[in-house]
Amino acid sequence: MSFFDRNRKQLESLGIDPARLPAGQYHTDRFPVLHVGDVANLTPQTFSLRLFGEIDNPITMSFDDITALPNVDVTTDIHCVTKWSKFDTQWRGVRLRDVVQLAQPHASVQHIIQHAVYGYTTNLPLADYLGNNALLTWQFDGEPLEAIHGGPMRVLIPHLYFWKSAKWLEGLEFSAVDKPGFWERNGYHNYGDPFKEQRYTND
Ligand SMILES: Nc1nc2c(c(=O)[nH]1)N[C@H]1C(S)=C(S)[C@@H](COP(=O)(O)O)O[C@H]1N2
Ligand SMILES: [Mo]
Repeated sequence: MSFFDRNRKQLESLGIDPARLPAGQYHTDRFPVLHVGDVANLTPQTFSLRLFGEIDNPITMSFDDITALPNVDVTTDIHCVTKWSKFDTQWRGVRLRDVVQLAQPHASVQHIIQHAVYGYTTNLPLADYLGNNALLTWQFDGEPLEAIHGGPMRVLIPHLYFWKSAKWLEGLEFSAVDKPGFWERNGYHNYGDPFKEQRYTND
């Protein structure tokens, strides 16, 4: 039996529904760290988020501006394209849809591009930012989000592979046209639904 089959069997024996594990993934209790380049050196004081593009309210938000929005706690599974999934991760944040509403997007907007430090970008349709679990988050497991995981503030869009959740977010760009991001230009799928195994461009 392969590692992946054993891992799936183990879930069943723990009483966890193996259907929560997308094809080609294994579950882990660890929290691996993955990014290109260095860990950003940001604090709540130096963090800022610029809302720009096709919007009526182009503003730059401070850490405190963001955390003052209605806070929500989300417990969710996450899935990395490098094949690990982690169940029941706990986050506190604000809903991205509240930030979208603040930005007042023009009717033309169909995509939002996340911009993070060192030029990391990732793109998604507007609709993917509007769900209950799509967050800007600063707290994981009851603790301030560690720098290695994108602290002080990162995106969490857990229904897609985790590369779609930028760490060390600096800007949200609202756009009528799609703008493939860092990994999307380098062979990864433009959307990245783990339950459809959309790993690479033509999956
Ligand atoms: N700014 C930035 N965000 C990023 C990345 C990155 O390289 N830079 N990597 C992505 C990838 S590929 C994954 S799997 C997750 C990993 O998050 P973690 O290190 O907290 O597990 O962050 C995503 N966000
Ligand atoms: Mo990843």
